[in-house]
Amino acid sequence: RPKLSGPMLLCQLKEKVEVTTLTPDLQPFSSLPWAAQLPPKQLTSELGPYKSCAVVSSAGSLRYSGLGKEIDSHDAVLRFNAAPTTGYEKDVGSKTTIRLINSQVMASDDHRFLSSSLYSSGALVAWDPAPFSADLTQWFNRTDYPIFTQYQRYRRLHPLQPFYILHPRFEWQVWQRIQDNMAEPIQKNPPSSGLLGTVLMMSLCDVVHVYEFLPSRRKTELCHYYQRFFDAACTLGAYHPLLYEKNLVKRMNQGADRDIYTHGRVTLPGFNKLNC
Ligand code: NCC
Repeated sequence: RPKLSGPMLLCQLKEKVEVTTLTPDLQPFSSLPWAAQLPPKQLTSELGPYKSCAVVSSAGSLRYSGLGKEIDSHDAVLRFNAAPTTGYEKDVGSKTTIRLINSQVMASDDHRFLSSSLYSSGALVAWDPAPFSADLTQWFNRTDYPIFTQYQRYRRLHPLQPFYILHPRFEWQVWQRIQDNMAEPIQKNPPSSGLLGTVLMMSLCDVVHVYEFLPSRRKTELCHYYQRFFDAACTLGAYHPLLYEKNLVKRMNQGADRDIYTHGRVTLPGFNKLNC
């Protein structure tokens, strides 16, 4: 299979991936009493468009990066899971427009998802690793973590905060883009929140800067910038096809290689700016 160029990969991503969120009209939710808690409109019709966006990975290499001001200068900032800003402003900034969380964060006791103020700024977007090509009903009956019970609880406590759930089709459409552009079979697990959030922002923004997804010269085995825990698998991947995700992003990067080395910064165009 011929290796696609960066512009071709970008166009493929734009054409074959659709950022879809759950709405109350979808089966099996439409027949459930809490369906009305789901946002009636798609995320992409309610958020943005933004001129410039920052996607802040949670990588340990953000520590001592001093990138906070640069990150906050974007019109919108996306962060992941339990990644804090308080105490780390110098390195990661303080603005949070969207927080993408996996269902494990919503369900585990240590993250205090329902009570911690960490989750209360900006819009929330949640996802759960759904079985490949399973329909919504199959997934609903067998989620990886109890995403729906936690969603309902959170909505009751914070009814005014925008809170979306990604359609599982989206995660597998992104997975398929990785697989179709790799020479070898990759593990059949969904992409990491990092890549999902990057594609999400490409559909909302004119330009997207992703920080420390491709590691800079600060590359470290420190897993997260906010925790004293060391594991190279955080950067290289284990469950998620992270190394392949990074390969794909490297090929799509429109910024200079030097920006990766010095700032851990990748530049990607928004889908609306692509002429395919
Ligand atoms: O670690 P995590 O990811 O929350 O990080 C968010 C995204 O940043 C990128 N990253 C992170 C660390 C690192 N050293 N290099 C990186 O490139 C990745 O793209 C990552 O997706 C997830 O994807 O949702 C993940 O979540 C954690 C965990 O569930 C949450 O942090 C909550 O504790 C997963 N860790 C475990 O299950 C132990 C991780 O595998 C994926």
